[in-house]
Amino acid sequence: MSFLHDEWSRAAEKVELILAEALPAADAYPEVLHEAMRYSTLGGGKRLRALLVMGACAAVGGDVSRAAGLAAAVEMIHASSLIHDDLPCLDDDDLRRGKPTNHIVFGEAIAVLAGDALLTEAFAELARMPDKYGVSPEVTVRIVAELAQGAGSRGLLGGQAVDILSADQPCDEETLRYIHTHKTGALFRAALRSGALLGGAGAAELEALTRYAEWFGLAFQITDDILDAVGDAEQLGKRTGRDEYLGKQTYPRLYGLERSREMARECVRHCLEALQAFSDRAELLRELAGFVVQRSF
Ligand code: GRG
Repeated sequence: MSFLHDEWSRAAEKVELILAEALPAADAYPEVLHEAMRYSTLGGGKRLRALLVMGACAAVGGDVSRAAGLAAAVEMIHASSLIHDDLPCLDDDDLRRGKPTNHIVFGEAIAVLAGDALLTEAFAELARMPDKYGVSPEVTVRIVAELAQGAGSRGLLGGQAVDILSADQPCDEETLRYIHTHKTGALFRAALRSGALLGGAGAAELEALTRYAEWFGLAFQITDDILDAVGDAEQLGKRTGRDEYLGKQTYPRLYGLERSREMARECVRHCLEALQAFSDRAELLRELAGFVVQRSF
């Protein structure tokens, strides 16, 4: 995790270990399903959502080591959505994180099932938080509700549905905003809010981190659109030019590249404003806000 300080690189590596342990073993029957789940979850990705969980927990003075299971669960939900996103009936991509997509390796049927199984396993990992990490049952239930809403039809799944329905339609600002705040923003929001809840956030802190999350999600997605249009496929580990090919609604399509870049930087300023009342315990969140628009991968 070369874009981060050592402390946080180590935290991201710890998430990898927790994921490796939490996921069913590759040799457990039915092996192919478990291999497919592990293939798309382990050994890749920026782990941004896990870092946001830990960053929010740290920002409110919580014990970050107790957030490891939550961080792993959020990454499982994310991996589940990536597998489904790449399917032939959705974006039909053959490359992700620098390697062939799940359905290319395991076939379409197993990829669908691996995505479903990862989503389910994420909630099993959340249910283990009281025993494994001493998170109270009350906080666990609130976190389950946050993530279920973030992933469901009023969150990521809803955003994806509108994304598909609006392909090849004339661009319109309201629809674009809906797609981005839901398809991508909802899981960032749920990650930050649940990390904050686990860390014991008060109402004002939760509200400030929710604002940060919303601006962060937008900054991320505008940058993602820009990278799809002009980024380097090798560095990104996936094909570029897909949005244009699929007729997707994007910021560069609606506003042009320069204005989109400016908008992403404005989002980062809003992120930093939302953190104004926080001490240097929010340093990871400040760093991530800067990274998200400067990244090339
Ligand atoms: C099964 C929960 C579930 C959802 C299925 C397909 C679908 C519904 C939703 C698609 C959501 C999606 C993939 C949105 C795009 C978000 C995006 C740009 C992901 C890439 O995130 P990065 O750059 O990826 O953080 P890494 O590889 O670094 O983890």
